[in-house]
Amino acid sequence: MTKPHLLQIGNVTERMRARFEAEFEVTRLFDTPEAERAAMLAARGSDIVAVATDGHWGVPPYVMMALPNLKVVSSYGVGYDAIDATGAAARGILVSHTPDVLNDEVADTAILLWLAVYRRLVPADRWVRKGGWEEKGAFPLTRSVKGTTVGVVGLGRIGQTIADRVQAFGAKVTYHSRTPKPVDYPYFDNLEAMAAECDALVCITPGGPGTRHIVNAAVLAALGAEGVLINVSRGSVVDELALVAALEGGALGGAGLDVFEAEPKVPDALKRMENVVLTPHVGSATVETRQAMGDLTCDNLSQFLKDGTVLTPVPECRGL
Ligand code: A2R
Repeated sequence: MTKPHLLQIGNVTERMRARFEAEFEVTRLFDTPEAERAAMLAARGSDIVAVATDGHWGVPPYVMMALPNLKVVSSYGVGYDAIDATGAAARGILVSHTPDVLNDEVADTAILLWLAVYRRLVPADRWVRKGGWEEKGAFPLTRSVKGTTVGVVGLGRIGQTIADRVQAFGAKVTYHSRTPKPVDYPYFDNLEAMAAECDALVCITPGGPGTRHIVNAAVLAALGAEGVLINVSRGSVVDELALVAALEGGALGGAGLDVFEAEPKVPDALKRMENVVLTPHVGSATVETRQAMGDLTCDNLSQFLKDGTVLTPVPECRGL
């Protein structure tokens, strides 16, 4: 029996590759040189019923258009702003992602950055390595997170997990999202107003046009000269030029950033700042969590082959 055809966008682990190949005839987009991909898809696109991709590559519009018989897109990662899910749903294409399995890891990354900025972990490490401790003595005192107020921007699955951890450190939680949630934390429908009441903001909304630059110059100014911004969502959520300006001018105290507007490019100005901690989009990047995400990506495709549904559809496709 011939197997259904799957287009793989991006790289996958050996474990995922084995599962794809057990169930599908696999075409890897990146095996074809970029200049020849459109022609390859024109020749083979009508055979393809499934796409496996990730949150970074998504499904480029030229690929979506070249697959007239596409039925399912399984994406590795919770954020799917690189996929036109509304357009896919209109064509009856199911899009799935990998929510929940990464909540703890991304929340840990947020806490890691938050503590690292307050306690100046990276400069302290450098102090030891470069001989500062022996030559100059004790490292300057840092700031405590205990008793501070943290504003969670986007109290969803990951945001709630971050809030639980923040409380364990003796800090208070407030939150901003489009709609209030059934929780006891103070809710702000206005992000700038919340920033004015917070010591730190942690961004964990989805990316995409709805959240582009919601953390702007006014929000950063409201957060203030002692304020700290943590971003583990998408680079597009923060106006990066405004962030650099606020940090350079001393209008903002510090930042912990895992995501950037033009990844993997990071502004040189940020790299020079001692009050900024930078990580290369590693929010969910542990062996354990990436395996769970990979398994769910594959499980969604297996489920689709079984009965035409997926386990974890994106909200836009829940009615299909
Ligand atoms: O839409 P609401 O009221 O339920 O709030 C959601 C919030 N959110 C926003 N908040 C403010 N302004 C917006 N324009 C806006 N759009 C959405 O973000 C909700 O509280 C939260 C998202 O939660 P979940 O859908 O449960 O997402 P999850 O699994 O926590 O992941 C969040 C993002 C991913 O999309 C990736 O970009 C990143 O974390 O890894």
